Amino acid sequence: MNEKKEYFHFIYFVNINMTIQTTDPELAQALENELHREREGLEMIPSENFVSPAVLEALGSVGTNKYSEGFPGKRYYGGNTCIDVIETLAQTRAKTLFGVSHANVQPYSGSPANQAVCFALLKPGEKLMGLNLTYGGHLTHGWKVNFSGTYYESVQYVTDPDGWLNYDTLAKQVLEERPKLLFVGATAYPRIFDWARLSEVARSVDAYLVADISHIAGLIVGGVHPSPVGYADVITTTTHKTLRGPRGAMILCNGEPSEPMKTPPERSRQYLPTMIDRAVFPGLQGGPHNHQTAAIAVALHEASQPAFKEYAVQVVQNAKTLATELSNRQFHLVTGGTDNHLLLIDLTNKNIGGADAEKALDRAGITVNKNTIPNDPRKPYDPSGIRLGTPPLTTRGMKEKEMILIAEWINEAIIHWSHREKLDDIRRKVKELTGQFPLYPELRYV
Ligand code: DSN
Repeated sequence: MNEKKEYFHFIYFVNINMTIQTTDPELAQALENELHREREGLEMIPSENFVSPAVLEALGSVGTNKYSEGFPGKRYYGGNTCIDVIETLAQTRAKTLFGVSHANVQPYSGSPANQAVCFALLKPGEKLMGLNLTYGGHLTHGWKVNFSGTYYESVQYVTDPDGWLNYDTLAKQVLEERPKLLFVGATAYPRIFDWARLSEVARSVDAYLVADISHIAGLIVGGVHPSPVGYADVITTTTHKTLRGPRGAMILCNGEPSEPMKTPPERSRQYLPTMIDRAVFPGLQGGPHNHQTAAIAVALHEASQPAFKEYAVQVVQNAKTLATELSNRQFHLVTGGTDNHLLLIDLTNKNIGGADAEKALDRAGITVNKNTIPNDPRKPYDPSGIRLGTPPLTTRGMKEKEMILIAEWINEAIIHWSHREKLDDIRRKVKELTGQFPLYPELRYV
């Protein structure tokens, strides 16, 4: 296997029967176009990744045909012996990989997972705290128009103006506000979380600490970000970001083995597994998406291989290289750099807003997203920053050498953002580079 392909560690062949092409050519063409877009461009949205063909295969599997409300061994439908094996495999792999006693692998995605945690731990109107969305938090951590800011009393905390989380300020605010639940996790925070300190902060008011590790789950598994296990009461994560699985989510915790068919004797840390399971089903969801569960199981197996650790290390090295190269070109990085997979760039010295930067880079074949920066004077739909990350490019096998090239193309695209020919010229170079890092070369829809 050549060096560029080593991060995949799987066989590229995908057995597609070309059925969609025959039955629905219009849809087949749209899928083919998306395949080419992913193949020929530089995908730099830090919450995205490329799954393995094995994960794709599981997603397109017969698991999607089956109803299986309930949990392994306790279903409301017959015919679930095989699905029980699939879900148990996913649960066992999740527990082993993260070192917890309980894993619920049924949440349809990250927002439903966080909703289930709130439903399990809080009564309507009780207080939660989360990092403000415009400072890198998430909608489900208490944003005012989200369920989490509507059904609960939400207090938001922010980072310092330089983008760093200030643990002393947070500790003080938590003592004043006395929330019942403290969400920690982010979508645009380029630094490491100090879980031990955060646990102290939450414990000071006996709040549940909920670590939403969606962005960093793969880095934790790969050993390049500390794990919240042993500090957080509950951990939520999506499975499709650095973990490189299908879209989906998991909720992890410790406690007495779950008895999902019974109301727990009390709502306390001891009974978290049952409280979480019951919140997911029958509290919020119906039948689990078994094809998705199968794909999660495959991804967790892949993440347990030694090559995944190398992948995680390279993700961070690539992000650090990109940070150095962009800083050398007078890009201002929020917090001054990165310790993880993402960079948040403040464009205020570049005479361009985040929306125009996103558009210009898109034309140049580089996909990023506009993003607010701490204390952003502009609006979220046209903020002052862009957010970019290295997980998908690292999956393709790109390393420091490619990051240096890409930093220069980003620089040129931002300088020449209104010059279409210049952007098209960069796009040609991008296509040439990505051609050297094949993505699903056997796959086609038309
Ligand atoms: N939409 C995700 C992200 O891009 O970070 C968070 O849910």
